[in-house]
Amino acid sequence: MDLNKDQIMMNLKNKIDSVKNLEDFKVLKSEFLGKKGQVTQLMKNISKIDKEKKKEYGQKVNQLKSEIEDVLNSFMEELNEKKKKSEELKDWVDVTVRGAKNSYGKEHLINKTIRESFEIFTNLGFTVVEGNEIEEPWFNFDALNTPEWHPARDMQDTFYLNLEKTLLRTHTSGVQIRTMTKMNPPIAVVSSGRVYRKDEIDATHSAMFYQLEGLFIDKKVTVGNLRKFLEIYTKKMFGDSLKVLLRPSYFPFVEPGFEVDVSCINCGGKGCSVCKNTGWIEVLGAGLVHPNVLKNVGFDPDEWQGLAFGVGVERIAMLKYGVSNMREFFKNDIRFVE
Ligand code: FA5
Repeated sequence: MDLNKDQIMMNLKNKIDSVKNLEDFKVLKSEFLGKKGQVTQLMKNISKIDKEKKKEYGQKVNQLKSEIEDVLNSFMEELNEKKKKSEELKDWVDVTVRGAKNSYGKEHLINKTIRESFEIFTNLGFTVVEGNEIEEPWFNFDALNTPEWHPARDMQDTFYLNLEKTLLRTHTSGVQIRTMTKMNPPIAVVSSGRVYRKDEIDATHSAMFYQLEGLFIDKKVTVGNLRKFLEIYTKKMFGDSLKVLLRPSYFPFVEPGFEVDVSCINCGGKGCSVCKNTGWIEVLGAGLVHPNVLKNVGFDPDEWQGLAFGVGVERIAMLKYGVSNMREFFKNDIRFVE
């Protein structure tokens, strides 16, 4: 019986070169050592060997078997080592690479303007209160001396929800009512947030914008007090050279009422495109709280008076930071915020 050990070993080594993974290895191992493998076949052939050569033949096959096992085992070790290395490489982290740069957020100009305004008023003794962005008509209109038939209501009557039981508030003045129904006078509060209107959109008008409301209730409150508060506020915001103009105007919830202009920051009051050549820019509405409003919340107008104002936050931010179109505030362009 032919047992060409060298040829078998050579054959094994040639085949090993093309083994790439564990699957290939298993196939190769069974080809040599498996039940139908070459070594098993040689063992089975022992029956055909002459009696006196059986022992020698058996020893040769066993030796071949153990040499094949040695080659396969050491190859298996190599294979495992390679696998381990490639796994290690997958998780390898280059600790010398420079870290990713952290980018920091910026405070939006609207938030900054509100924060700065709150700082000015809290230093004057005002407290910051929260309002309702979704408001009931009574707080937004009726209690503010603006009943359903009132023409002033038409101008803002919009964005109703919930079968007209609620609406997106059209101004922050509802906070006045919410505050007066919760607190007893004297009162000094400010509040800010979004308001919604059906206004035509242009450089200084948006359907959603921010207001900042102020309410001050005490004994013997006058227009002089109102003027002083607004002067302090606008001068702290824009500097001492700024002039403040109170123009008589009408709001149902104040008497007397004013629209308040500041001298144009852009041209110093000479007239330019920003102020539409008037020299003035309207920034807020204000007045002394109407006696009917005080009565609606159960305050005696003979004992208590009040002043209130509603600032357009975007208008203040535009003037302070030189923004020519208020749409910039809502475009969400990070370059603008930065
Ligand atoms: C009011 O909303 C009153 N509630 C203000 C008030 C409060 C008066 C307390 C009296 C007492 P008015 O509609 O004028 O008023 O708005 C106030 C300010 O909001 C305006 O001066 C302006 O700066 C700003 N504003 C008004 N409409 C818009 C708009 N569509 N887009 C951006 N800003 C606006």
